[in-house]
Amino acid sequence: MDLLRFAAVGSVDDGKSTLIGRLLYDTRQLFEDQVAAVEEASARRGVGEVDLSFITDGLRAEREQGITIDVAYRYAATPRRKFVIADCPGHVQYTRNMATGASTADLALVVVDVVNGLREQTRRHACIAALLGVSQFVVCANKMDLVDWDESAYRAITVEVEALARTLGVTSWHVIPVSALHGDYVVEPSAAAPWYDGPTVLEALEEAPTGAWASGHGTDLGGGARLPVQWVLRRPGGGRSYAGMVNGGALRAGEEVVVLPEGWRTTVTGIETYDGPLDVAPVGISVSVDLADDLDVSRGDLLAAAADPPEVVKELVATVCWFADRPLRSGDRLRVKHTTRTTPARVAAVTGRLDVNRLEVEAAGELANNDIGVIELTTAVPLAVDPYRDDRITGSFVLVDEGTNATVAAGMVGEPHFAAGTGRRTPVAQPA
Ligand SMILES: Nc1nc2c(ncn2[C@@H]2O[C@H](COP(=O)(O)OP(=O)(O)OP(=O)(O)O)[C@@H](O)[C@H]2O)c(=O)[nH]1
Ligand SMILES: [Mg+2]
Repeated sequence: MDLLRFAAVGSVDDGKSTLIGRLLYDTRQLFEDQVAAVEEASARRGVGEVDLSFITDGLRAEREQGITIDVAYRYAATPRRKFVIADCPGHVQYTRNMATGASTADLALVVVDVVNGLREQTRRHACIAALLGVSQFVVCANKMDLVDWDESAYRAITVEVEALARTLGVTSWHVIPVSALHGDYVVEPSAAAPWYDGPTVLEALEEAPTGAWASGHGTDLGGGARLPVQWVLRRPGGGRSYAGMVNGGALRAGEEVVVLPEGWRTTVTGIETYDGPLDVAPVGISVSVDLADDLDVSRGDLLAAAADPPEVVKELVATVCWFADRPLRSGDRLRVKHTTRTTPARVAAVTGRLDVNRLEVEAAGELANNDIGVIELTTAVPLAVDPYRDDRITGSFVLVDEGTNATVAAGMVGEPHFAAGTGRRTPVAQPA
């Protein structure tokens, strides 16, 4: 059965957790003891009805403050398909967690409170999701009960969403009027909006295409293989094998590969998997590979199809979402984690900042917490990268603070490129 990964995003208190709770409750994904625990917690906190946000807000601090802090992952299955759901926090302070939740999503479930409309944080989340390659939105105009199901409030959201989605290059965006609190149009259709004849939230989620390149692993990009080396295995009797997960395109026994960043060329002589040897290893599976030559390949190196290799660079332009209290400035020293490699790096320049309301990059010399910006990075060790719009794995990295070890930025190789990711690396023609 197919699988859709989606992330609920949007501004604080607009109703993401309640909506996910409603979705799970009305599709009967919960055990009786879970329902009982939520009813009890609701009674203790003195909220009138059962507070469905408690289903995903598992942390005590979350329930007490009524906000989501960490990303909560939930699983659901209907007769049509399986879902992996990331309930993201809306609060600005936890935007970093939202980016983590969205980074593996095929679709963003954007929740908007109709009373407030699209707030700056909603726009920021939409931008981050689109930058991360999410190209489908299902938008919930939530809390329709608070505006007496006024059609014009729904239309106003639709107009704002359409403008945003077009600029972001999002390919599909349904806007659905809902009340997460009461359940209208989430799983069950309703008579509350006779003027609405589109799908419920569940129907939209069941109909959305899956397996978008967005999930990264498991997507054949139609180009050459990439194998970030995770482990070097010593074979009994001498020789070494290299283990990792195939990405980008299938890896073939007998194929010529290049070891990057070193640039050594060699041939794959064997591919071993948990289930036995393979001639062709498809994308998304873990393999160990034998090479024809005895080379000093180590963890962090990348094996790539010699016919279609990534670029090897020490200087790169990147789009970053900055998540530290202190600003990011030129000259800052950080560590870059890219696939299985970590290297010290220096910010050669901060060149621009994305205005999330106007969706334009303006000149800027530093980035504040939660800013999305464009930087030039110089790394100590060369990295083998693809542009993010072509490859979600070799095109992404995180920046880590050298002192505290905290992840301070999510990075994408290249200029800001909203969801226009093709999901296909153009195969380089074989030399004749
Ligand atoms: N009237 C009404 N209230 C709602 C609806 N959906 C959610 N709420 C209320 O809005 C408040 C916030 O809901 P949450 O689900 O916690 O919001 P959230 O988007 O998950 O918030 P964060 O995770 O902190 O970003 C709660 O008090 C909900 O009961 C709705 O459809 N109608
Ligand atoms: Mg929440």
